[in-house]
Amino acid sequence: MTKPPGQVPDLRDDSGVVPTVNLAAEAGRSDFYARAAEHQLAPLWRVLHGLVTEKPVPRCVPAIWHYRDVRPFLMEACGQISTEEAERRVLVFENPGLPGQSRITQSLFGGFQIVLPGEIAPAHRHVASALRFIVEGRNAYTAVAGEKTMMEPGDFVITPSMAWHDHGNEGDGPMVWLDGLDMHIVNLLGASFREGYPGKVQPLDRPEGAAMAEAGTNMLPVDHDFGKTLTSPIFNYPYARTREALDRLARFREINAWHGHKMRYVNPVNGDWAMPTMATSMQLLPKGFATRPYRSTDSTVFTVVEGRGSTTVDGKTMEWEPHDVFIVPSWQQVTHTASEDAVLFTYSDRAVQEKLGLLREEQL
Ligand code: GTQ
Repeated sequence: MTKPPGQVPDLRDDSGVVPTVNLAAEAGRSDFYARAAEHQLAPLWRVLHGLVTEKPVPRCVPAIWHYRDVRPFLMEACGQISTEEAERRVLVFENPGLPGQSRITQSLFGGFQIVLPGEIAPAHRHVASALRFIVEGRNAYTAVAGEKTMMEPGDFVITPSMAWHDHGNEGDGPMVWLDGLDMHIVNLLGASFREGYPGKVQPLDRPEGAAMAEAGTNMLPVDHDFGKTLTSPIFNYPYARTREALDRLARFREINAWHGHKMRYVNPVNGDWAMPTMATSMQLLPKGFATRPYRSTDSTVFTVVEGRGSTTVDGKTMEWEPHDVFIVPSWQQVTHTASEDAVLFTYSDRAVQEKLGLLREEQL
């Protein structure tokens, strides 16, 4: 925004916006401001344009974490603290624009969790929903609401709000996954609760595969009440099926110029996103494909499942390879280029923005 004449930057708020008030007159108002402040009152006109911005002013910045840099710290964390002591042994991705706030974007949390062979992350539950996107390892499970699922690289696994969950590694190598949580949205609204389970693990009262049998084949049992929950009853969307869907799509369907072949994870009960707050998708960018510029109001977390390429956000280019995590902030123009067949998983707060009628996007 251009600075109107006769004003000085001491009124500039942290978004860089200058209010319209007349500077010469401001000096004469200082006594009024001081007396108002004693009554917890503040003048809107000094901050209005920073509060109600002309366009999104994302606090998060484009950023990338390369797995080759992060993995050694995860391994080192295992020597520093046990899962037992940590409850969840997670290294949090701190967006450089939001340091010290455990935010990967303005609204979302992201971190890599590591569970070693034989370890158990004890059962607890909370209002915040979690997604897990498996990065490395095999033969580890998560148990959610009485049912266990084994996790493999590329699987998208859901922990719904207030569902008991514990994780365990029964394999012989470390298990690493990306955690995405919506606790910042829950906390913004003052709606957070959390409780520990009385035992280390919850009892399993459903056989493995029950959720998939009930909801994972485009059919639903006629006599099952899925209740009021907004979260998909499928809590593991296995990569083998996702990858096959993308492949089949790519064989006959014209590629989307802005997204490549991109599919969203859906809740089969209501057709909406798989989770009520976090929108999740997977996209295939064939080797040599370059997307046209796109922007949307949902700051988005990407992780690379397969392939190599680069992403340019408002002129800044990030080169990526498998298991890297990177951020595209709200309303910044993005293009992707794949130098090999590439598969990218994403999550964002789009599911919230759509429900509130806030989402905007532009295909350029
Ligand atoms: O696995 O339950 O990264 O509660 C942060 C909070 C993981 C979990 C996180 C959590 C969890």
